[in-house]
Amino acid sequence: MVVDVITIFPAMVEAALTEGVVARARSSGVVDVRVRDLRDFTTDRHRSVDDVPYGGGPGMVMKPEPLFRAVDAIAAERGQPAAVVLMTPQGRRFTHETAARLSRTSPLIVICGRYEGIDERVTSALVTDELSIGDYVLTGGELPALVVIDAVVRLVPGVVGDAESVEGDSFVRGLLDHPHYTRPAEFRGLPVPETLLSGHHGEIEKWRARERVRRTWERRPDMLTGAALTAEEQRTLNELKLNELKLDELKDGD
Ligand code: 4GX
Repeated sequence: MVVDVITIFPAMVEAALTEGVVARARSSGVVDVRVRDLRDFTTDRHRSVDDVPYGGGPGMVMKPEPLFRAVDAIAAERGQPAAVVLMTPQGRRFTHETAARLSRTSPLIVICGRYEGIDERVTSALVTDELSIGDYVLTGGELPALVVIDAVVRLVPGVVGDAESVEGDSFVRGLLDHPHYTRPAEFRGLPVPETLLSGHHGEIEKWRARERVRRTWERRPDMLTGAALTAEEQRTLNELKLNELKLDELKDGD
């Protein structure tokens, strides 16, 4: 998969792509991620990438010319992009489904905005997908772009070794993950749950299924509408619902 990132802070983006799973995927040649300095596509003496907003107001706006030149140059080198992504709080929420789709979309261009935003002609003529990583305002699109690239790259076949560890992802399964433990069996008086030490795989899977449902019920009840549950997971959910009904009856005093 081919990805190009356009940014005014290439060192910041490159640093994060030079560690861990993404770095390994790059050196093994499974993904080809290149970071482009937007200032390399300017033509003026000051290498300007921003200007004052038409209509007035605070802050600066990213100029269209360097972004158009950058996208044109990247397209000439790497082929017509299958998607041009802009990171912005105005975008649709980035989810696992979007990550999965983008992992099958190549070549990909990701634009990191700074300042108050970018000239709308870039958005309307070049950008195919406006994405937001959440409802908070950051100082730029670099961290969001890194979030997207990290989530996308690990879904590219051959990047995460064990296919099971991707298919078992909580947002693939529609449930939160169960708790994890490693040695020692007791740490500062805190034990690992008995069942996990038993070596009884049937019981271990049952315990984990129950924990996934219990956690999702407590922390993310919104996820339980539409989750495809195993028999054990469904049993646990029914039990939790029944408990809630009983509690309600007690509170009502009837
Ligand atoms: N999820 N920001 C982008 C500048 C900007 C504004 C508008 C283009 C259009 C963000 C987020 C985010 C802050 C990145 C403003 N660029 N991006 N930046 N949340 O807050 O993606």
